[in-house]
Amino acid sequence: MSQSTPEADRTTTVVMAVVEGVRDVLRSHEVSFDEYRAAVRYLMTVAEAGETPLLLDVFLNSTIVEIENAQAQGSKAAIEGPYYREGAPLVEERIANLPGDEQHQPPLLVRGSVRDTEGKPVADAEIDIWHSTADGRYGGCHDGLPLEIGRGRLRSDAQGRFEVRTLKPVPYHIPNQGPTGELLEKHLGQHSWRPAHVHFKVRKEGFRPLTTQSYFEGGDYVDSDCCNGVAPELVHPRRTEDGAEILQMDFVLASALQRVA
Ligand code: MBD
Ligand code: FE
Repeated sequence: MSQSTPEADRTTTVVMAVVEGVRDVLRSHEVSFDEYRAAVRYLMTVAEAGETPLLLDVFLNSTIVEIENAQAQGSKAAIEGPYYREGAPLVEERIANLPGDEQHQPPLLVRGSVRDTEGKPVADAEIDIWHSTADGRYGGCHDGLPLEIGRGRLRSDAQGRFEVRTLKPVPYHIPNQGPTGELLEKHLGQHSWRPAHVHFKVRKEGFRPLTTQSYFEGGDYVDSDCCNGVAPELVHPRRTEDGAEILQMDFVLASALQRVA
């Protein structure tokens, strides 16, 4: 018997709405049994390749972000993507990168602040940062690459500030040998690139967790991200200081209780 808890009701409502939405598409496009079978086979290959999170994030994560951004004040959220991992090491100064990557990627100084919606500094916030290697892999996700490559956790100081050195990421080619890339490139006629990006997750008790990304102004694919994840607020102007490029990230965290009316 199904239980009538708010969660169970919500699950029923959303799942049945998804099913009805898909049924409408099948009817209006008169999808055949062979086409339906091909779709079932396709989804099996996605699961076998371990690409279920990738496929869903490519098409749907940006919509969840739209919903979240409409609900909360504070900095704009962005898609998380499939490669966030808990437990990155705390770093004081420098994020570990692959030896040799300095030859392909210039240094990047990431610095900024965490504040509340009144402008008061938020001390001791946890800032997770992650980005890919020069050849487009994420630490802890691909080919046994150690977790700490391109990843670290920082804490904001008493004034809400933080700073860390790393290497500037390059545009990212999502795995295109598998079924997700095949769908994008072969069947939908799109490319499967993301602009160079740095991911952030900022957390502090009492505040709504913020997951976001930054992109670099004028970079390749900023205008054609295959994951539809770019918004103007997330694109940062290029600034250099003493030869290093600076990425200035000033986060505003919404209270955990706050909702836009
Ligand atoms: C990524 O690195 C990413 O950030 C997203 C959203 C999807 C696939 C790969
Ligand atoms: Fe990414």
